Amino acid sequence: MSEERGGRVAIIVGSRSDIGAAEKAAAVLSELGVESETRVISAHRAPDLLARYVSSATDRGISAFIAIAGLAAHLPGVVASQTTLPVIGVPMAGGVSDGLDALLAIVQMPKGVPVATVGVGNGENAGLLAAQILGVTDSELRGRVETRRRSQAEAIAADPANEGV
Ligand code: RP5
Repeated sequence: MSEERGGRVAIIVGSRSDIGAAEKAAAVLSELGVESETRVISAHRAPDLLARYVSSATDRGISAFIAIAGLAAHLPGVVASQTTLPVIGVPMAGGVSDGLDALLAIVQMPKGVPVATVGVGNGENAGLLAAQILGVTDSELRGRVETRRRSQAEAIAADPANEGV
């Protein structure tokens, strides 16, 4: 897990048990040349530390947050309540309905405080979406995202099952 300072994307997990999704997000960002930093801060167990971190990360010039949590999954919403930077929420599997609880908790934000929610456990899409957001003002990064999209389509076209299509 990267804990370097000065990344452009801040990834926060509610528990060390969520770290796999954070690693997927960080890996995609790194592939696209975007530095990230990861912290383990529960919104419920360490609310003061979370507030300090969101405030200092925003002041340091972080461009977007990825917040990853399961169960009651308040972390992305609490982060969004403390910054106007974009917040991407990743619900984690587990709990009484294996991630549906966390998905609904994250996606059902009240008007005025949005969280962009990706699929359950989908750290990769969270990283990609953060890169696309940063790409709005960074044409080189946008180009790398476009190249990745093309490679993805080419790999599917090259699948032997699609010969002749
Ligand atoms: C949430 O509760 C965390 O995001 C994690 O997904 C879940 C379980 O946390 P641990 O009990 O494993 O620390 O707050």
